[in-house]
Amino acid sequence: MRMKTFRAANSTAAFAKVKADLGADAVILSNKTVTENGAKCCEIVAAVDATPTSTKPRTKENVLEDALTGSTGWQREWSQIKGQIMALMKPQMDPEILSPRQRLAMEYLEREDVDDKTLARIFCELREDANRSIITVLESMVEARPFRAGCFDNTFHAFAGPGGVGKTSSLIRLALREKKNNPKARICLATADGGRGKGRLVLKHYAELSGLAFRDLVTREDFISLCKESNQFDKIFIDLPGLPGNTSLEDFTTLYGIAGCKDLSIHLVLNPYYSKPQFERFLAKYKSEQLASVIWTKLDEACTFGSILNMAFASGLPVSALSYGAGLKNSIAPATREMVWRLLFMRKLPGGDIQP
Ligand SMILES: Nc1nc2c(ncn2[C@@H]2O[C@H](COP(=O)(O)OP(=O)(O)O)[C@@H](O)[C@H]2O)c(=O)[nH]1
Ligand SMILES: [Mg+2]
Repeated sequence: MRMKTFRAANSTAAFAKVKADLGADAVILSNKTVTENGAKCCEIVAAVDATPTSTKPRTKENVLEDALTGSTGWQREWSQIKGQIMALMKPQMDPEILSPRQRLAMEYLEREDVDDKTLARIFCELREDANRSIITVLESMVEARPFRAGCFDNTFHAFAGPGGVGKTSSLIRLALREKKNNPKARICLATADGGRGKGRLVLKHYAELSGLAFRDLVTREDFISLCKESNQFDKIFIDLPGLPGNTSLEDFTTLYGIAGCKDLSIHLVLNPYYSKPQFERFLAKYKSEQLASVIWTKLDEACTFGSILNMAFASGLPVSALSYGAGLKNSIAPATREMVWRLLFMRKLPGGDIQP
């Protein structure tokens, strides 16, 4: 057994070092907050079986062969199978079966980047009844659950998603909104994104400016302390870091002890203009029992909104908020179904602007 100690600004960064150095099979022996040069940081002791898993030399030919034989695992195989199922289904999706109005709606959605899987489901519903409106089908596929009091009553709300997607901005905007609507609300902003610097400072700044509490989450010890004082707060908003390549949300929540917290919802923040394989990757990477909604940001930079429908269908998650501008004022709205329909069918942003 090979044992090694890793230090980094927070658990995520330390865990990424563990994986990069010892591989995915590494076992974490301890994970604690330590002080280095006066600053809090995370120290992980990890171990791995000394026997190497593969003896194959990493020559150019071997790398190419691995790639071509699909050694990236079952995900690739499954996506190939799905592709084949769709290829078999497509000729069965005869548009002539639909009423002209339904056909027009299907063609429209295809142009708006609604994917084949979602279109196939809509088609199957429509062909049962020529009078069925597409909106009633979509209503069964997309739920809106506005991010406001009464809809998400739990205390902890964590914001996850790729780096730069708009997690910190959405968190601040929603926290300030909550404070404005309910000035007596006791709100805490916490960051597990300490290593990145800027996001943490922005969060701290807004917390101080608006009279909100602020906490740093460097390791699970900090999360445990926050849980202990959580009855002092009505809402705790947690800013999560963009997770490094091979770290999943479940790795992260387990590492921080967040996974067992029943009073916590995770909101996945996404932009509508990622590519299809990228969305599939996010679905696998951010899979979690605690995922409660999707927040769509940078709508003002998108020109189609089909991915909102694709994601709702693939994940079963409701849409909770829509962000449509870089500024902190008047740029986020708790989502309603009408807003989603207006985006999808009129490219109209919640603020009223229409996208070209
Ligand atoms: N145009 C536009 N920019 C946004 C939106 N939301 C966030 N941003 C910008 O995107 C950048 C990254 O946002 P940030 O919240 O730091 O992302 P994070 O890395 O996920 O926390 C910042 O410059 C934000 O101002 C939005 O809805 N529209
Ligand atoms: Mg951030």
